Amino acid sequence: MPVQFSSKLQSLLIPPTRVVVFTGAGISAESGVPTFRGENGLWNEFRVEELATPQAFAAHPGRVWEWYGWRRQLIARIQPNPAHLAVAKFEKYFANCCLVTQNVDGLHSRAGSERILRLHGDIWEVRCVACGLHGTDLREVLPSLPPCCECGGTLRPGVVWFGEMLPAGVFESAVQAVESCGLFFSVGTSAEVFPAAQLPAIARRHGAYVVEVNIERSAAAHEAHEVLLGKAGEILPELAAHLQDTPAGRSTPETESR
Ligand code: BV8
Ligand code: ZN
Repeated sequence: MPVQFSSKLQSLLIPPTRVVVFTGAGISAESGVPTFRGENGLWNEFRVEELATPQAFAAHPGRVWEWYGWRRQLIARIQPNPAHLAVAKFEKYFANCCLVTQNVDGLHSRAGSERILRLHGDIWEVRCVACGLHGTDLREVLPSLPPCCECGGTLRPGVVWFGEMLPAGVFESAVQAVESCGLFFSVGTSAEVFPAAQLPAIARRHGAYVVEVNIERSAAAHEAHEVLLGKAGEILPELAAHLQDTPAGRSTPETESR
């Protein structure tokens, strides 16, 4: 059944609109990546404190590394889904479209998105605890961590753990984009993890039209002007199909809008 969305939203699906797409684990669910909360969520099976904090890594580096190795193996076998592809189409269509993701799975870039603000890092990256060296493209899944090639220090997954600051400047860039956008999509996030979860409220406060896409109402649903209940892999392609064939960037002056 085609997705019903408002004429207001349809009126915003034209290039001059500045768009932010904010995503969480739910956009990868239809690819087979387990989400964190809700049915079959990772946190139902694993304890955050034991796996996704710097203290956990300091206490049991091997166990934490194995868990990330398990997640990488899982993600390496799957493909971006139609929701990721639709987001990449948005970026190509709107001259001003910024993707802000909490996800670390790398599926947005594999789907063709390029302008990505990764709030919580990248599971395919490693970082040296001692000298901060950033290793990237860890495509193979290592059973255990080699020492840092620069200083022999300990390498860790290049993600942001609970209790850690977000990468310098990334959240600030996200807030800047959100404050100046005209259309804000919040896709597949429970809006339970901060400071990322503040973005829908910031968008609302700064005058953006806020649309939530989720299979259930999130903790930030009250900030949305419109909640589209359903799977991201079904709703986002329908939204992308509504993009008229005006190529990105061509905007008529009188329609120049936020
Ligand atoms: C920090 C990387 C400064 C690792 C992750 C207030 C302000 C600031 C901080 C805090 C604060 N209050 C509390 C804190 C501390 C903490 C926090 O937020 N705790 C929560 C639990 C209360 N925040 C931090 O520690 C952050 N650091 O703020 O630094 C600081 C430092 C110290 C003290 C204070 C401040 C760092 C947080 C980053 C943690 N790292 N990931 C890894 O992945 O292993 S978080 C992890 O959760 C993932 O990144 C994930 O993306 C993210 C958020 O979850 P969601 O993406 O929303 O996923 P979830 O499973 O929850 O929900 C899925 C949704 O999809 C659901 O709504 C579901 O309905 C929907 N869905 C499912 N299927 C579909 C679907 N929707 C559409 N279609 C479908 N098919
Ligand atoms: Zn090092």
